[in-house]
Amino acid sequence: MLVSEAVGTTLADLGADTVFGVVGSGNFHVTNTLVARGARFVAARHECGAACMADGWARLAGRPAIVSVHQGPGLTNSITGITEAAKSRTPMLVLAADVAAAAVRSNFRIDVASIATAVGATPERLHSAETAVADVTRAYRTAERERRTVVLALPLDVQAAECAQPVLPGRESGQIVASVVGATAIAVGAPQAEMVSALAAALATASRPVFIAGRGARIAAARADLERLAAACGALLATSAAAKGLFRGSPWDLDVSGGFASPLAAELIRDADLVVGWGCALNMWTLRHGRLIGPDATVIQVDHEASALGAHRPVDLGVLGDVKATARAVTSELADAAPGQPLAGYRSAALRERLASEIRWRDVPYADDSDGSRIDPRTLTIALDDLLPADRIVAVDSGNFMGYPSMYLSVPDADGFCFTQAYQSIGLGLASAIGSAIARPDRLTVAALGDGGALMGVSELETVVRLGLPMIIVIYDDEAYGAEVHHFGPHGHPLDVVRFPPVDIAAIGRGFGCEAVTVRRPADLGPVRGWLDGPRGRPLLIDAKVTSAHGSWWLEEAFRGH
Ligand SMILES: Cc1ncc(C[n+]2csc(CCOP(=O)(O)OP(=O)(O)O)c2C)c(N)n1
Ligand SMILES: [Mg+2]
Repeated sequence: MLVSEAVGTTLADLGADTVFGVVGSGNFHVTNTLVARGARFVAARHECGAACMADGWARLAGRPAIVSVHQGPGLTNSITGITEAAKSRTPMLVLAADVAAAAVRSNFRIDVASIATAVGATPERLHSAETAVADVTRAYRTAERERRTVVLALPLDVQAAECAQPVLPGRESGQIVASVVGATAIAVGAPQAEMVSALAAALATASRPVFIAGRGARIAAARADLERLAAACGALLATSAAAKGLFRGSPWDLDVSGGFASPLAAELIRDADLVVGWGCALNMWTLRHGRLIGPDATVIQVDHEASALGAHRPVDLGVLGDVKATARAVTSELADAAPGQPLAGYRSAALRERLASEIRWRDVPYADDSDGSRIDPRTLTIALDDLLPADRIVAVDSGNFMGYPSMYLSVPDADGFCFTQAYQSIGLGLASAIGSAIARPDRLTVAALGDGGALMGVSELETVVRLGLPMIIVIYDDEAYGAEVHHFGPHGHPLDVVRFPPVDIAAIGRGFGCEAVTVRRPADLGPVRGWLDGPRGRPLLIDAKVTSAHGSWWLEEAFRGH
């Protein structure tokens, strides 16, 4: 068997069932082997799109996504998407064809390991025909178990060599019980008893505790355990943007903490006397550069990685432990210490009522600046929130506009929000939305983009159409790099370099095969209802010509921090 076939076979055996990529000669065989072994191949139109689709897919599928790229430019094209995935700790394996070690004059020669390392990914390599199966297994396991984005270089000469048929230990029994590297079962870290006691004591004495759950809590599926503990100590529940939706439906849900927070959420978090971050970095975005933490508040952080504790800001107590296990241990400790009634903490009937009517951004009054030729992005988004089915995924690109879809479109749970902002690149949102839509075909995926990001990633519109994904693509079209306009405009700088003439993005969408509508007033949204009621055979692109007199609230907030 050829090594390229052994690699594809091994990956299929390990569970790789979905592959995103752009195929050239160097990754042709390995990709086709995966397909022959039952994997679905999703052809992207640009390798950055492939990486972002894989990223969006893996965030929802919860297992490593596979990306397959040609040597040289295939890999370099994918680097921005790989960087986002690596910074987000997305489990992802990039099969990166590479020239033979001896091909020192090849056009395609680049230093794959250095590029991977430089962007925070983990470099791996097929070292030889003899080690190929162990190499690919190690790479996959690293992606899966350590939640790393791994770039596996596949040298062409090694791929073309013969090797023995791969046999994974345990396959004979019909199930993979162990691999050639690593253990099958990995123990979940329980927190130290003293730490559990200290956290329980802090919660027992807090008058206004707030939990902020992050990506780690989402990945640990810790909602129920955190809610139980919060109920016992009267804590309010917030999330980082990456975990938005985790507490949806709870009457104590404050939604997102940080720059996106609604005025009431920000007020309540700022007044907390104890903030506990659960699997949450507590970075400057989640805490508004620290300004969301009151001067006398105690800050506690729980994380299963020691390096995360106190990494972004000092904490009074850092608890090393699995989020779920820690929440459970603290709940029983609290029950032992204070049996009977749950503590009131921050919770009261009056606050519950206030939360019900004020916590959402869409309930905050605003002066609508729609003028008939352009629609206020808040008005647009509230109208869409009313129109679109609740069972949705909102995937957001980067830019001034991004607070509107993030905070004015509700999501049903944490799987309903795909937020690829770890690298803060524009142009990734459409492709990550495609990955989300493939992972969750049961939901309507809404890609929310700025005109700048949309035109940067536009080639993947063809992918949406080709795959027949019933997606809605909303473009907040201010005919500018709005974030830059609002950044520099107030200081009187010339803005010609960040402004553009009007583009008929609806016509571009139709050219790709989308249904499309240009929206300047709420009344223009009629075709959206028609599309929702129809067979949704083609994606719907909404080119919303939005007002842009002011920067969005979160952008102004972010500038205040710098
Ligand atoms: C790849 C990349 N290039 C440039 C930037 C700098 N940048 C940040 S926001 C932005 C403007 C985005 O414009 P658009 O998508 O139209 O959204 P808007 O800000 O107008 O709402 C730019 C250029 C970036 N973040 N990423
Ligand atoms: Mg714009």
